[in-house]
This record gives sequence, C-alpha cells and structure tokens, in this order.
Amino acid sequence: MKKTGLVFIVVLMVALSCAGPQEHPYEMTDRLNFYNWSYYIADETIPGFEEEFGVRVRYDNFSSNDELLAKLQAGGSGYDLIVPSDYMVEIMIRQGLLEELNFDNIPNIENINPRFRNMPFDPEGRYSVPYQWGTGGLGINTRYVTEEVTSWDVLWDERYRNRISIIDNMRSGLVPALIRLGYSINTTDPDEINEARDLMIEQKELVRTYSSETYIDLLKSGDIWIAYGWSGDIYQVARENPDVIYVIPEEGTYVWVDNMAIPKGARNRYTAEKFIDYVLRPDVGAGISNYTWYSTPNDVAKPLIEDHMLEDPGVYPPDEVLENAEFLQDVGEATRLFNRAWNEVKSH
Ligand code: N2P
Repeated sequence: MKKTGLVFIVVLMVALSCAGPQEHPYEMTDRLNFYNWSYYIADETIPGFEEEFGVRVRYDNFSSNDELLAKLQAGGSGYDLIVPSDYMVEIMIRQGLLEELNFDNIPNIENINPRFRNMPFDPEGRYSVPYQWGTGGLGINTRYVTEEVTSWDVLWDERYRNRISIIDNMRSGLVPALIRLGYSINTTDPDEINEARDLMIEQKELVRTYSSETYIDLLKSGDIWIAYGWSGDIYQVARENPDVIYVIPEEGTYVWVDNMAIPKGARNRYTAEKFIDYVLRPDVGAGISNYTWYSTPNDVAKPLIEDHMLEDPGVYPPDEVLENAEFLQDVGEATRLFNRAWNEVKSH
C-alpha cells in the first residue's frame, strides 16, 4: 500500500515536471503565431527569422486596435506576438491580457531610443517594446485636388464628394472632428464627443468608404482623392503613384507608437521574445522602416534608414509638429461614449 502511494507520488511529480515547460515555455519552439497590422512589415523580415531560427511563422493581419482587442478577449486566439498601439497597451495591461516580457531574451532593447522607453502607457516598460511610430494625416491625390491642402477642413469640402476615405475605428475616426473643434482627442466630456460625432455625421455624405486598410488601393488607383490615414500607408501609395502626397494638417494631428507584446498564456513566449530581439537588430528594424515608410524608434537602425526618408518632415516630423500632436490615451469609462458615437456615425 505504502509502496503504491509512493509510486503514485513519483508518477505525479514526473507528470507535473513534464507539464512545466508548457506553462513556462522558455525554450525555442518551431512555431510562432504573429498578428500584426496590415502593410506593416518588410518582405524579408519573416523569411529571415524563419531561416535563421528554423521557425515557421504564421502571419495574420488586423486593421484596428479594437479588432485586436476583440480577438484577445475572445480567448484562444493562439497568437504569440501582437502589435497594439500605445493606448491599447494600457488597456490590455489593465485587463490582464499581456505577459510580462523577459528582457534577458531581448538584449537589443538597448537599441531603442530612451524617449520611447517607459512611456506612460507602460511606465516600467515591462510589457511592450516599440515597433514603429507615425502620425495620422491626409493622403492627397494632387492630380485631382489641385489646391494646396493644409487643413482638416478639406474633409468637409463638397467638391470632394464620394472621393474621401476615413479611418474606421472609434478613437482615430473621431480625431479630425475633435481637432477641428479644438478639443483634446482624449476628451471624456460627453458633449464634446457628441459634437465630434455630429461633425463626422455632417461629413458622412462625402465619404466613399470608412477603411483602415483598403483605402490604400483606392488611393493608389485614383478612386479616392483624399484619404484620412496613416503616414507610412500613404507613403507606400506615393511610392507607386507619384501624384499622391502626405500632409499633416496645420491644426495638428495625433502621433502613435505601436508596440510588440505577448498575449497572456501564449504558447511560444521564448520564440516571440527572440523575434522581438531580432526586430530590434539595426538591419532588421531599418529594413522594416525602409519598406513601410513608418518611423523607427531604434537609434541604431536610424543610420540605415534611407536619407530621403530621414529628411522628409512627413516621416520624421520636426519637434514643433510633434509638440502639437497628442497621443491617444486610454479614456477608461469614456471608451463607451466613443464606441457609441462612432457606431452612430457609421449607422447614420
Ligand atoms: C499600418 C498601420 C499601422 C498604424 N498599416 C496604426 N497605428
């Protein structure tokens, strides 16, 4: 009897120690499930990692922070690596959706510009590593829009009926209206949010599509003449259609930084940390920025960025433009108000 009990305990201990690595998978695995924004990586980034580390990467795309959050909240996404924006990192930390990172596996964190470390959304920098940053602004097709555009007002200009696209999500979507009204993009005042909603509803009859992804092709083809979108996306269009330019409106805009993070319970954590470290290498980081036209937070990668990008104030805006640009922040309870306002714009 006694002996059977002992055997049972030994078997149990062996079983538990086998289960260990699954709960704390701090070893290289042969899989990585990576969920990133669309149009946000260089062609060679993933194949380079796969070849060097013998890992197969499943790569899927999303086009808004809300889509990413919904996927994580639903559970069982299977993703090991995600790229939430600043304010969404804050929300995910608060909801317990992220793993703490083991920086022993990410020594290249040293390459990140100190300005981008320990930002307010992750004050101790325990959960996130900056990936790329950029601004919101206007993509203008100068073949059809021949006047000089300097203001968000153009989104309300009747002459461009059916030639306008707007970013499709509750926080970014309301930005042009909030800025035009002179309010903070992080307002929690219901009246201000509703005023912004009304302004976007007023503008709606001019809108061809609400999109954070397909607008790229529509701007390229000339179907859309004015796109409210993100800097790198619009520069990627301009690379193929030289009539297109990127404009940061003079009233100001918003700036963001997207960050690599690991979802709670991810199976391939160590592999994800190795991938993060790989992205932080100067050549890999610069490869991504040179391809996407987004801005790098990596000081060591910066010398490898193409000169014309470094010199372009749309890609690396001067300090006075950045000082006049807010980051989106987690607005807590007021998220509900933004959600409702945006649904009302969309369903109007
Ligand atoms: C890439 C968009 C990333 C910018 N298409 C949004 N934070």
